Formats: sequence, C-alpha cells, structure tokens
Amino acid sequence: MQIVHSPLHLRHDGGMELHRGELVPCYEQPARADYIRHALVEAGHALVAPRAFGPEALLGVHDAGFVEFLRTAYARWREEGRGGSMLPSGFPARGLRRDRVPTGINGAMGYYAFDAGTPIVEGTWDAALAAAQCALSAAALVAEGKRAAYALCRPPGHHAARGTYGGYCFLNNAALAAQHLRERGFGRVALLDVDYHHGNGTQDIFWERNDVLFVSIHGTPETEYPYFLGYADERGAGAGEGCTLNLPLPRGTGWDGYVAALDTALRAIADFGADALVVSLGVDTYEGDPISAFKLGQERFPQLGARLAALGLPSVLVQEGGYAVKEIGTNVAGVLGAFER
Ligand code: 7XA
Ligand code: ZN
Repeated sequence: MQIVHSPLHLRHDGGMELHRGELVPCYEQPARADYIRHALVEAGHALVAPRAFGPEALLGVHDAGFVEFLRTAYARWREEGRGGSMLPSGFPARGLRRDRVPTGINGAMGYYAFDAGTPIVEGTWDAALAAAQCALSAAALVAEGKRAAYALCRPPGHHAARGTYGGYCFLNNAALAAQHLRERGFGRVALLDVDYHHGNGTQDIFWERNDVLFVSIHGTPETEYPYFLGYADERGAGAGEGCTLNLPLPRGTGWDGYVAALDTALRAIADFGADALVVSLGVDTYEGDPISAFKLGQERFPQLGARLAALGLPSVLVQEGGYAVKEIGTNVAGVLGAFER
C-alpha cells in the first residue's frame, strides 16, 4: 500500500500538556510516527511524499478565520515576547460570549481551542499543514484509481472541528480526505472512526450533510475524552439526520463487545451505499495504551484490517491516535497488512 508521509511532522513537538490535572510530557510525540514509518517500511510498504495542497484546500471543512488563526498564532505569541509552547487557560463556556474573537492572542487561543492539552509550538502549523497534505494526497491517489492508500498523519485530526482545535488535533485530516473524494466524483462517502476517542470534530463538520456518513466506535463520553459529544442519540440534523451513527462502549470493552459494534458499523456503511471509505485509524484501542481503556490485543488489528477490506470500497486510511509508542508500528502494520491481503 502507498504510505503518504512527511518528515515535517517533526516540527510539532508540544512539550508538556495539561492532563488530568497535571502538566505531563505530551503523549502525542514525534516518536509515534517514526515507529509507524519504520514498521511499515519493514513490512514492504512504499513511502511517498505528499503533494503541495495550499491552505485554500482546507476551506472545504474549516472556517477561514480558524485557519488564519492557526497559521499566524505562534508569530502573534512571539510578538508578545513569549516563547515555548502556547496553551490556553480560558474558554467561552456557558454564559460567556462566543460572537467576538478577542483581538489578543490569549483570548483568541481560548476562543479556538477546546482543551488545555493541545500545545501550539513554532512548527505546529507546518506539521499540521503537512499532515493535511498527506491525507489529501492519499485521497487523490484513491481518486486516481488506487484501491487504497494510507496517510501517516501527525499531528492527528479527528477532534478538530470546523472552527476549533483540541485533543492533539489542529486540522481534520480524515474530513479533508472525505471532502476531497466527494469533490472527485465519489457520490457517497462513509467515514468510519475506530479511534478510542470520539471524533467530535468530524461529527461537527458533517453533522448536517447527507453525502458523508459518519460512524464512530469509541469509549463512552460519560467517562472518556472528549466528554461532551459522542452519545448514541446524536444522529445528525437537517439533511444530515440519520447520517451520524455513534457506538459508544464502556471502559474495559474487549474484542467481543468491540467486534459486535464493528459489525453494526460495517452494516450501516453497506446500507448507506457508500462509494468510498475513509477510516480514522486510531490504534489507542490497544490494551496497552496509556490513556485509553479498551482491551484489544495486538492480534486484533489484522482482524480489523480484514473486516475493513471486506467492504470492498476504495479506501483512505488516516492515522489518528495510539500512544503505546513501542507497539504502535506493529499495530498499524497489522491493520494495513491484513487490509492488503
Ligand atoms: O483520538 N484522540 C486522542 O487520541 C487524543 C485524546 C486526548 C486525551 C486528552 C488528554 N489530556
Ligand atoms: Zn484517540
């Protein structure tokens, strides 16, 4: 399978994040992508560089003001004499105004962010744009006739909404891939999110659309990040009513519970009559993941890959989470190898 990847991911290295009340080293670290790349090259997959999609290619799924904020945020931070990494500490929660973007960088950061766990550093924009280009390029390969392609994206994307960032995500790589496929003649696209965390950003982007089915299997928001979206009663609105399917599962779910939800998801995608598939491929469902709580053993990832392939659809697989760094490469390679076979 062709692997689209850019070394520019190295430009994003957040340092510390606020996690469960403590400042800790970021779980989302550059080594993740290096382990994945190494395992995929070892397994014989071909690495290709992304194409040069410009920032305008982002506007099918993101607001222009948001993109401009991300592009210029660190320079504005610097203009205030600051360095290190940017973390927000105030947010427009209930009872506060959301109709004005503060002109100062601290307020603007809180306006566009939804957590304090997603640092912006000097190279974040370069890395996020490169990751988006990887996803768009993988979608372009599939639009040009390849059966499947994989975008080794870092930073990940599925928490990034039309106008907000968080959960280690800045630009929604999988949503960009789906939008690209729509614009290249695939009438109906299914986006299946198998990351441990609900893809709130992807759901937000396609909430009112009936040309993209969003299906997500994830840890229940009752206890799991991102906490405020991902319940089963969220089904889309307007034209998109019925085009969102959330399958939340409790902490501790193992393969039996997981595969039942996966079969429901795959049935929904077949019933939708999708012409193409995008997979938000997080492997933080692995039992050894340090911030997640499903119990999938390593042998389950090839089984996942085989089931995804059995849909028989042109497919773009996009990397999301996975923080068991030493095992992440094997887990991703397990999915891709079985998908190809
Ligand atoms: O899929 N999303 C992730 O893997 C990121 C989850 C972020 C957890 C928040 C940690 N403070
Ligand atoms: Zn995740």
